Amino acid sequence: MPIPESELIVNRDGSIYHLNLLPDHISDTIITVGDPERVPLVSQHFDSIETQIHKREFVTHVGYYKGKRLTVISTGMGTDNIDILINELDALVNIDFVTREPRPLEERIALRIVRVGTSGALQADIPIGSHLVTEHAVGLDSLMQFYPLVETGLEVEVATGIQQSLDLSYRPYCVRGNDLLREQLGAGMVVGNTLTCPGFYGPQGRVLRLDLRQPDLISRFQNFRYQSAEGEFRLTNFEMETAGYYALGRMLGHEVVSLNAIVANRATGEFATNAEATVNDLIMKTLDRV
Ligand code: R1P
Ligand code: URA
Repeated sequence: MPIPESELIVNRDGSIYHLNLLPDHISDTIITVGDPERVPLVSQHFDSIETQIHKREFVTHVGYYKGKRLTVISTGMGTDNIDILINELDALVNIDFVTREPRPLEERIALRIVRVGTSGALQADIPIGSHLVTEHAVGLDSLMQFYPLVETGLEVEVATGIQQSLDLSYRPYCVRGNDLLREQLGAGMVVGNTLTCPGFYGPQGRVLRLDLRQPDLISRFQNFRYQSAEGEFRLTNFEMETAGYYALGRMLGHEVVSLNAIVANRATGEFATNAEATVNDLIMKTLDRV
């Protein structure tokens, strides 16, 4: 059955609805960033840029870095945008836009997607300026209320423990990322477990003029522990997208890794004086490893 026009929405020029990209535009390796202004910070290092397209917060540059074809796309903030990003990237490579049918299994393409984003550390021993690669991502957002994500026993136990310790009315989701990609892209980085929050203020325990429902939210994040045969699990950092990437990547068969530039530390109360340098260093590491 062809996918209806209201579900796979193709613009008049043949591009996908939000990303505005044609199937030929993208490469198999994609670097993603939250901030649209970070896209040229990546593509300025390309030998050449063949395509520049933007729509809404999705700015895309495609080009070559040391002879390798790369795409860099901005996503804006939040897992609701990651739902759009990953579904539309997958459609570009794994759905035939003419027949509107998914490609047969043997023709499916696995994209390699690397998130290069900023993040706040939860533990005092993870300094500002460090780079952290996400092993497990835990989603406090609602995206996985709508998909049949399959989690391992350990992932369910960790997520249930976090639900209990935060006194939440719903169970978060937990996804371990791709081990090979983590080792390749994250070599030498802090390996951590990233909490994906559905907001920057209340959901990350920040108080400006609004009180929190749980005034001790940050210490609940910091003090959560889960003991398993693999060792002790703790939450190391938070941001707003990684769990959405890991869950959708698992379900659609794409390789995904999240690299975090630590710009805040919520145990010490500090914010980076030179966040740009930490992000630029992470961009260079990513380009040279990808
Ligand atoms: C919040 O300031 C934003 O920064 C982090 C969070 O995930 C959120 O998107 O990532 P980026 O720097 O990639 O946007
Ligand atoms: N991004 C976040 O989402 N939180 C932080 O504390 C820093 C960057």
